[in-house]
Amino acid sequence: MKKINLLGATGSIGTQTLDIIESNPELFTLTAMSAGRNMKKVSEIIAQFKPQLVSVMEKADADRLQAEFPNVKIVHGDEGLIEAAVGIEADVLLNSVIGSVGLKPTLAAIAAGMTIAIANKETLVAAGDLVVQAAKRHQVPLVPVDSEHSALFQALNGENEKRITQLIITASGGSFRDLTRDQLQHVTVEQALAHPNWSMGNKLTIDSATMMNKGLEVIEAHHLFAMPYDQIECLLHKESIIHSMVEFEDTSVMAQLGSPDMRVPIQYALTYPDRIPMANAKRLRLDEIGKLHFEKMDFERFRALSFAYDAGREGGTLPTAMNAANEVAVQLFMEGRIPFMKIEDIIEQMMDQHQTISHPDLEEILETDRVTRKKVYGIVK
Ligand code: MN3
Repeated sequence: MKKINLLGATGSIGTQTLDIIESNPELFTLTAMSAGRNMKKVSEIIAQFKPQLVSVMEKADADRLQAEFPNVKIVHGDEGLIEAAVGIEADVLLNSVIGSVGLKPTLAAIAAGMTIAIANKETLVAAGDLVVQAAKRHQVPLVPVDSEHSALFQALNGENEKRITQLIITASGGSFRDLTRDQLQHVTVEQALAHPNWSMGNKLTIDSATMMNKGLEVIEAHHLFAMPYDQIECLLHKESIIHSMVEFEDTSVMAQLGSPDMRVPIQYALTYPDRIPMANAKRLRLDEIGKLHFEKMDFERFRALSFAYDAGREGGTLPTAMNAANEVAVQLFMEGRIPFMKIEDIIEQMMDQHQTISHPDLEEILETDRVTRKKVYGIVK
């Protein structure tokens, strides 16, 4: 029986993780969890899965929950998030919070020797070197949950990593893939949130529309697979059937395919290196799909992707600043306070202004994150 502490339990990945736990009660149990503000859903999850510890964002919500569930330990805030990660002994931390707020709990779980199933890409972007070094030091596996990285991880199974020539990350293109930059000027939040292939949380869907999501994933891949940026390619593939590929020195390419269903990579992260049947899954029928399409990635059209390569190549605190700028800009766009195209401008401006620290410690990373967020709010006022 694998004990799972789940951060971000009411989000898209969190909900699908709970599906997998529910379908396999003899294999998995939920020991602790965190959530934000969706208290109705939190109550339902506690009643059904009976975790021992629950963390929520606000103290008032925590007090109400404690009255409702006197036998569950209820905590809140940033400290509560860390408790949800490590306060109850477990085998796996599945971290699916959105944003760099996931960094501290991840580091705490690594120090506690837990396997990390990582869906929280911003943590690897903001502090990839620190997280990977800590995982090595504590001999803790970092297992990817993101579909592209799970595909790469699966394609690398049993391979000699020295023989890799390229990681090829596929991109669906997001909700605006067929629009020109001119047409992007007046797009709305509702249009941005309508992703053609994947049903995901709002932040991730906006990141897909700007292509920053793919940029974050390039940096994530760099850290997870110790691969130089020159050997990480992105390929536009609108059907999202090939989830990513690895090319080797003999020109062989290994790909992982499947219907777009996030439960597959989530479950694989929990059962690795084994596999188990997937409840209610749609099997891949290539004869029904017929054709798959591929296009070269246009860096002029998707500027955010080139920002991410630039930030990744420079390293240090620049990816931290880029990520913080993006997180706030996406929030401001969703609140209707800036137009879509302003997201890129804000990221570019914050990267230009940032003085990179080459080998930052945790405090310097957290400070970069704080200062950049503050600056973005400053320019929008
Ligand atoms: Mn992805």
